[in-house]
Amino acid sequence: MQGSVLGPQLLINMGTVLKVLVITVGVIAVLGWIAVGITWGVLSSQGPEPPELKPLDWWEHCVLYQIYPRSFKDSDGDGIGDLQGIISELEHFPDAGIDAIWMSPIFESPMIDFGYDISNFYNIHHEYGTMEDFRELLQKAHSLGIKVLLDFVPNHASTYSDYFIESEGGNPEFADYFVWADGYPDPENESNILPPSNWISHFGGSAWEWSSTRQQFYLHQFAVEQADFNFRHQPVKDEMINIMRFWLDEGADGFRVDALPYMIEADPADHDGRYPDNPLSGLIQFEPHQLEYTIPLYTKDLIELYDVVYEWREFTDQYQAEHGGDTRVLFAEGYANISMTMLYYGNEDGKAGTHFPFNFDFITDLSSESRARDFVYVILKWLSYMPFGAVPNWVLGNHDNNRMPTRFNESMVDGLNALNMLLPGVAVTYQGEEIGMRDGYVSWEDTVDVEACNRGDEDTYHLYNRDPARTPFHWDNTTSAGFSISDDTWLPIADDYMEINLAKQKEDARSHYKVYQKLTALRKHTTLSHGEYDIRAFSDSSFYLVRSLRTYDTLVLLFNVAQTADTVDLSRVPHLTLPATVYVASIHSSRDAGDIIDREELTLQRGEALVLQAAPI
Ligand SMILES: *[C@@H]1O[C@H](CO)[C@@H](O)[C@H](O)[C@H]1NC(C)=O
Ligand SMILES: *[C@@H]1O[C@H](CO)[C@@H](O)[C@H](O)[C@H]1NC(C)=O
Ligand SMILES: *[C@@H]1O[C@H](CO)[C@@H](O)[C@H](O)[C@H]1NC(C)=O
Ligand SMILES: *[C@@H]1O[C@H](CO)[C@@H](O)[C@H](O)[C@H]1NC(C)=O
Ligand SMILES: [Ca+2]
Ligand SMILES: [Ca+2]
Repeated sequence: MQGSVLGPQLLINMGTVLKVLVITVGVIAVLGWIAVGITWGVLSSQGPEPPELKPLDWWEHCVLYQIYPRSFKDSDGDGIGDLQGIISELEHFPDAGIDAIWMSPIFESPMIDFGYDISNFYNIHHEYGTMEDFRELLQKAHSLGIKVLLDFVPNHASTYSDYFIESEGGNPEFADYFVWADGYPDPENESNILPPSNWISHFGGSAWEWSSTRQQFYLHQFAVEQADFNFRHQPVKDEMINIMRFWLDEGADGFRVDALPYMIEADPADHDGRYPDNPLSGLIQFEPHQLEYTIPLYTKDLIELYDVVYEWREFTDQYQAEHGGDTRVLFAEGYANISMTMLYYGNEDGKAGTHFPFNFDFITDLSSESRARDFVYVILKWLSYMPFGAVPNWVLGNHDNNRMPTRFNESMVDGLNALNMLLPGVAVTYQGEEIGMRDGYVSWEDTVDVEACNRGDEDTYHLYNRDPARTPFHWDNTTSAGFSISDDTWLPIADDYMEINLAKQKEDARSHYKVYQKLTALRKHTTLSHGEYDIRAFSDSSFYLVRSLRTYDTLVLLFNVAQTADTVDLSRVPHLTLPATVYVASIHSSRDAGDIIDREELTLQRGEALVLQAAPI
């Protein structure tokens, strides 16, 4: 329940206190009772000493913001976001209190999967700009103190990439770059050939595609146009390092790494020369072409993939050692169970992995149905499983999932942002969360997401559609929400943009954005960067999160996640001494910054969140 993010530092400081006491005793012996009086007076007027604080690396307590470049800002009116658009809005990040950005892929791509199908890992996609634009973006971001991370997509390359074209064509240098396999004769039809295994693609249908050019199947765990690299082939691993080195040489501060659980598949050498079939899930509501029909035993979370990840960490550490500068970071995307997720931090043998794997538990384990106890349980799950000394992180949304206010409830936007900002470690914000943007409506005709188009039809596409979370950012109430001068944008603008946009929220007396700014400013407080945490449910509806640190103000989040009012007893909150001051309140709260809370009984309205500031412990 209670945790410390600086245990060893506090112990060192206790040592200092002991030394002070020993010296004090010596003084007593020499000067007698008069001296006792003086020493006591001095010690008590000084109060407890502040703890020694471990200096934090730049990323360890940062606010990290995900940009979806296609939807952030369009500079040239073609309806598609681009690098010059991002450059023109870079001031937004210091204004919002954001320290680092990561951009979904900006590399050359036929855009089957909107950039996650890369055809040239060493160049910028033409719709987004040029290498010169990228350099300008980096230089301006750095001059504003903003770190820039790129999206590194190692699992697969576009079938339009030279790697694939050469491999398919049989060029010996690239022949083994992808996972190629012969099929099996079909006993029922001699002109047909069956795929090597029953593996199913993420976007539906067999994960094996026949190449008539090469007369073999290739593996694609995602779209047909995204061929899986062969990570059992050393030149592929070398090439991944080359790609990372290229962008680090350009000045990137690190990478978000895509789709890691799918990097390596079972080796036929371990299975009598065959690719083994995945076991059937037994879920009869799914058909054989649907992902859930099988259990991905041989295609996901294979232990060998972690060794590749650990090598990448060795590489980035080595790169920094050779080139100096700040830490180059690796943040991992891996939807996996808790034990497989934690291995991305590193293993028990002391191998370091990524700086952290993204924590998707707010997306996968919580929703508008969740109760306060579920929130506490899910938060403590991550903190309990995390290796000693590791840095936690919190993610409320991303480009693959419905937006935060839609998955939860609009009444919860400020409370969720407050939770993100007050928990220990890194806070991750997906584009639009700072203004509480909801999912946009995208009709079947307007849908462009490959997952929705492949897995769904006019009646079911909405179950898979990732487009509603990708509609353009709402800058203001002008044409296309200020995203583009064109009213013809790649995805429609969500129709609530007159009501929810950044310009309005900057003007309004109370707004999600103003709450967000106050929260990011509060993160500079030492209690949040270095303090301990304590989190517990008051009831099914409300919970508290306390951050405390000797000699520094105690900070407390009270959050009612239910849709009904709830009365709580503040005497149950450890380290909270009343009166306390409201530092910030959710926008529909009856309380305001500066209000004094001096009674133990307090009623929180539905979704209400309060951040209290109280005297040090
Ligand atoms: C046999 O397989 C070929 C190639 O896949 C296909 O075109 C043909 O329709 C199949 N014939 C029957 C009878 O299913
Ligand atoms: C997580 O998945 C791995 C591999 O799929 C499995 O061996 C392990 O038992 C699972 N752990 C938990 C906690 O579910
Ligand atoms: C949020 O809660 C209110 C009140 O219960 C409800 O009317 C509304 O539909 C909810 N919104 C979402 C997105 O769940
Ligand atoms: C549009 O936004 C501007 C600036 O935020 C505001 O002054 C104006 O009233 C808004 N217009 C409408 C129709 O809401
Ligand atoms: Ca553009
Ligand atoms: Ca793979």
